[in-house]
Amino acid sequence: MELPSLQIRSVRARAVNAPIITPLITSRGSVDVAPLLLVDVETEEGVTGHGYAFCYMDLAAPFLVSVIERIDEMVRGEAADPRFLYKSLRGRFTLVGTEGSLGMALSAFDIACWDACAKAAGLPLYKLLGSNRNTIPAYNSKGLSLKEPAELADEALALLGEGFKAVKLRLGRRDVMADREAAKVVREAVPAGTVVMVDYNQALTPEDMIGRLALLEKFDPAWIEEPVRHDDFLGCARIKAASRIPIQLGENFNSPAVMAAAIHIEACDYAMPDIGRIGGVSGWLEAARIADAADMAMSSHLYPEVSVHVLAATPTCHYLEYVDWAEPVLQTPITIKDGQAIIPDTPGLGLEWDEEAVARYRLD
Ligand code: SMN
Ligand code: MG
Repeated sequence: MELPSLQIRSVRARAVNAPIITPLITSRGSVDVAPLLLVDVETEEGVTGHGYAFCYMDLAAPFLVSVIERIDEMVRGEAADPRFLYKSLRGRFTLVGTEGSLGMALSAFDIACWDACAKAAGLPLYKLLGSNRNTIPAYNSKGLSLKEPAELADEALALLGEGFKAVKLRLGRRDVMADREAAKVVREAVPAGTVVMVDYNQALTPEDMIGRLALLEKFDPAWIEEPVRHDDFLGCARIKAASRIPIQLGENFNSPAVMAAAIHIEACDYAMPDIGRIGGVSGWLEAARIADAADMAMSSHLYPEVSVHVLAATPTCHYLEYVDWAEPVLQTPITIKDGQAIIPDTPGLGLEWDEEAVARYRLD
């Protein structure tokens, strides 16, 4: 792939705490505000690329800003070629490790470099990556938290009412019967044919999950996500062997190599890397090749504005996870119609900051 030649003038980062309208309550904690790292890569050619990372907790944001400041010192004056910078920067942080927050800063920088390249080429990123799709199937992941099962029926219908045909339900209560009730309430509330995914957020042991499979099958979930500790691939493989429902993993894959290991161990049926953990667009493209070779359906985790472009270039593209967490600081939100996310046709990612909102929600 030909990339336009650009030279990096500076890399800047800011942190914001974007408000979330519907807090997400999972078995492993709640998200009621979105701490985001916003990255700008300025080039000598006058093009500026944007990327972001979801920091999970605001305490991580200042650290990510400081990583970007160090990256700025390392790459000023270099060619903004993300394919080269992805490998070389990961190499320079090998001793401390690129898992977790540090890797998220590297990913946000990589995303911003790809945005700059696509803008300079005058193409939306998905076209630069060789895709000619216009839409990606999407599910609404904004709610259906761990709350009173009775509250979930109206919420499921409201989430579908935003233009979706699929929603994700959080499970993982200690009380199996309350979990069963939540799955039943949602399945009975939604129209026939609605796709319902379930996410345990690492709540169970493999034995617990295997014991719950028969109850869950009745409600026909499209996948079971992260049933156990995210790195217990052997435990997941035992669940997968016992389950008729596909097992979904990926939001905690810290590199394409980790994803390849999960597939090798047969820990999952589906993969859903998070573009902020897997290594930005560059890491995603490597993961997409691995999924393709394994003939494994691949979905995204968070970052819908960026993921919609890379999923278009993913041969085994499955589902886009939709949340609106970055929307408060964006000029243009992503559009959903008839269960599909529309890929924006503006050059780059279509990720422009609403500077007034950025100033209002600024953390640093
Ligand atoms: C999730 C995402 C982000 C923070 C907490 C939980 C969840 C998902 O696992 O897949 O949406
Ligand atoms: Mg999840």
